[in-house]
Amino acid sequence: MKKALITGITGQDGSYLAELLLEKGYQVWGLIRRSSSFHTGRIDHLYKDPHEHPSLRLVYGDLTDGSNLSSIIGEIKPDEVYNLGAQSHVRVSFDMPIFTVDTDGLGTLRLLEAIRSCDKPARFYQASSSEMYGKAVETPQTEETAFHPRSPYGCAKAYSFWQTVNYREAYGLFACNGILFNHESPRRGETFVTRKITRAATRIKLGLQEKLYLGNLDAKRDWGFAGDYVEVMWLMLQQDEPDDYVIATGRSHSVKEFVAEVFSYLDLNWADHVEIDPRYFRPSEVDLLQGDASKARRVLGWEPKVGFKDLARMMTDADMKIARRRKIIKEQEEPQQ
Ligand code: NAP
Ligand code: F7E
Repeated sequence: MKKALITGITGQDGSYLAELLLEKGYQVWGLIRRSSSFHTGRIDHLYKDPHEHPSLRLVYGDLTDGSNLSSIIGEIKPDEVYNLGAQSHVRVSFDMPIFTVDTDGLGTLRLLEAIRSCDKPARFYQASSSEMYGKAVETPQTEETAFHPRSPYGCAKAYSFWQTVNYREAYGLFACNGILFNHESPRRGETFVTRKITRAATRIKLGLQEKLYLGNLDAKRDWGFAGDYVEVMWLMLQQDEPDDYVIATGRSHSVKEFVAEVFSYLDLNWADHVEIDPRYFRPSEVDLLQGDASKARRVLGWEPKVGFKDLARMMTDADMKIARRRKIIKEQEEPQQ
C-alpha cells in the first residue's frame, strides 16, 4: 500500500486530494496544526468513520517547525508528499508577510530538507501558484513565462518554486511544481472572492443580509474547479520524469462577471446589493491571469471538466443549502409574532 503525506489536509485542496488518494487505495497521512478549537470540518466525513476510511491518519505538525517535519517524514517514510499547507490568502499576506514567508517559503525548504535526509526520499509535489506571474509579462502564461510576483504570498511561492526545481536538479529528487491558477469549490474558504460572493448572494436572496462589500471588481482570474485540479497533482507524481506544469482552464473572467453570473442565477440585480469597500483593495493588485495548460494536456492527458458557469452554479447551489438551514435556525430562535 502506497503512503502519502499531505500538508494542508484541512484546507480546500487537501480535503479533495485526501478523498482521491483514499479512493486509489493509499494510506493517507495528514499534517494538522494544533489550534484551540478543532477545525477539521472539510475532512470530518473521511475520518469520523474509521471502518470506511481506516487508511486516514492525522499527525500534529507545522511547516514552521523543521525538526517536527523531519521526525514525521522519518517515521512515516511516505512514498509521496503533497505540500499544500500555506497561509494562502493574498490580501492577508500583506498584513502578515513574515509568517506567510516563513510558512509558504521556508516551510517548503524545511520539508524538502526532511525528505532529502530520509533514506528513502519521497516524490514531492509543490503547490505553486499563478500569483508568481503577478504583473504578468505576457498572456496567456505558460511554464516559460517570467515571474513578477506582486505580494508577499507571490514572492514566497516563487521562492518555493525555485527551491523545488533546485532540489530536483541538485539532489535528483523527484520534485514537481504544479503552477495552479485559481480553483474554487463549495469548500473554498469564505473570504476568497468567489465563495464570499456565492455565500452573500444566497443569504441576500433569503433575506439574511442586505449588502455585499467587495474590492476591485475589474480583476480577472482563470477560475477552475478544485476537484479537477487535485487529480493533476497526483498525475504529476506518477510520471517517469519530474517536471513543472501550468494548470488552468485557459479562460479568464472578471470579478464583476462572477458577481453578475451568481446574482442573475438567483434572479437578483447585483447592482442593488454590491458596494465597494476600499478595505478590500490590495497595496499592489494582480490585474489579469490566464493560463495555458497545453503541456499538462499533452503530457499528462489532463483536461478541466467544470467551466465558469457550472462552477458558479455549483457553489451557489451549495451555499443556498447552507443559507436555508441558517434561515430555519434563525426563525426558530426568533420569538413568534
Ligand atoms: P486553504 O484552503 O487555505 O488551505 C491551506 C491549508 O494550509 C490548511 O489546511 C491550513 O491549516 C494549512 N496551513 C496553514 N499554515 C500552515 C502551517 N504553518 N503549517 C502547516 N499547515 C498550515 O488553501 P487551498 O486553497 O486548499 O490551497 C492549497 C495550496 O495550494 C496552498 O499552498 C495554496 O497556497 C496553493 N494554491 C491554491 C490555489 C487556489 O486557487 N486554491 C491556487 C494556487 C496555489 P488550517 O486548517 O489549520 O488553517
Ligand atoms: O481574489 C479581488 C481581489 O482572494 C481574487 C488564492 O487561492 O488564487 C487565490 O488568490 C480577486 C483579486 O484570490 C474582493 O483583489 C475583489 O484580484 O479570491 P481571491 P487570489 O488573490 O487570486 C491564487 C492562485 C492563490 O494561489 C491564492 O492562494 O478578487 N477581490 N473584492 C476580492 N478578493 C477578496 N478575497 N475579497 C474581496 O472582497
